[in-house]
Amino acid sequence: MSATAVSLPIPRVPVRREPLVDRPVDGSKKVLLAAPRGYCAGVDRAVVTVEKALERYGSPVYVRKQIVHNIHVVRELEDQGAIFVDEVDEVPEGAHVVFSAHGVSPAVVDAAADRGLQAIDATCPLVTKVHREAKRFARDDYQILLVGHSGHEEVEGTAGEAPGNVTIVNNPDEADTIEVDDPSKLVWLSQTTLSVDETMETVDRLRARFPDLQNPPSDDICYATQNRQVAIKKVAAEADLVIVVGSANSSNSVRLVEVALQHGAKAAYRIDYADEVRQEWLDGVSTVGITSGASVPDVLVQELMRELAQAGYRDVEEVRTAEEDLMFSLPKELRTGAHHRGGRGVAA
Ligand code: 0CN
Ligand code: SF4
Repeated sequence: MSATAVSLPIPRVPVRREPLVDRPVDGSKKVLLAAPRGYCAGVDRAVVTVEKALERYGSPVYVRKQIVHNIHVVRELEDQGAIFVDEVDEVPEGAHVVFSAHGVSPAVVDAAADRGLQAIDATCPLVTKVHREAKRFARDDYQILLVGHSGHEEVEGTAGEAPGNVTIVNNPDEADTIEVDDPSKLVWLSQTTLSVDETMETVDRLRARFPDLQNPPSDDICYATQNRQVAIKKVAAEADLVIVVGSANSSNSVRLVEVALQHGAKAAYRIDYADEVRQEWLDGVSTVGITSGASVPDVLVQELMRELAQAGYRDVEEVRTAEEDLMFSLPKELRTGAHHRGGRGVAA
């Protein structure tokens, strides 16, 4: 194999060897299961894109970066024949390469074309929307304050659309110190998977300094990120402990831990797998809140619930704050005769 697999950024947390024990607590034990949780439309599309590409073109199919930020999803696709690489120069000339859900800069698209690669773009359409906004405001000579985390693949891709016009604002404190060229020609855009509340604080602090700062034409933080935060806020208010299933490099998953702690959870932890739950987390806990990030397959939540049931948390109540039915069509290369898993049709 000529390509190097991406070294997964998350070392596996040592697993607990002993089963969880059902210890008595004050009151009854129950689980509050946040809804919506788990897969969003963009993640479903990206994962199905790799699966369909493997079916259609055979193994291996190369994928630039993790298709979505979930270690379990990546391992499963590797088992099916996907090879994850860091950059397109690791892909053999002429081979198929899938771009991840988080998007790529034009420089990456060009590098793939120069190498004669057959690129399939699994960028979430809601990330592509932010790219289009960045291009449009750059064309109109705006300075773009991109609220997001430096080094995150999505931010690198969006900033790469207009490198001369974009200034990244990582957090509310940076809003107090960034420099701008012309305060009358400023717009803010954002990464899709941030905390809504922290982003609003950043924007408030930017606007205090730059009153003419324009808003994005529509929300950049996507529906899935927003909905999962609203649901976990409601759960956290009633939970002694919140467990978020999601990987350490998944921005939206990590935000769910922060949001839970800010909204009443007495403790909150992120896990990749159910066997990372520690017995001591459950000491004195009667209500456990559960959610999962947008890149997390529901099977991992089911495993967590089985594990918690062993510890006496068998009474499960779903707390739903929104319905979701959005679906995206597959990239055009894979569209003919394509259907999403579960037999659902393909939306336009
Ligand atoms: O976990 P993800 O793959 O990505 P981030 O939350 O780190 O952005 O979830 C899908 C989101 C996208 C794009
Ligand atoms: Fe798209 Fe939002 Fe899902 Fe990211 S989290 S893939 S932006 S729908």
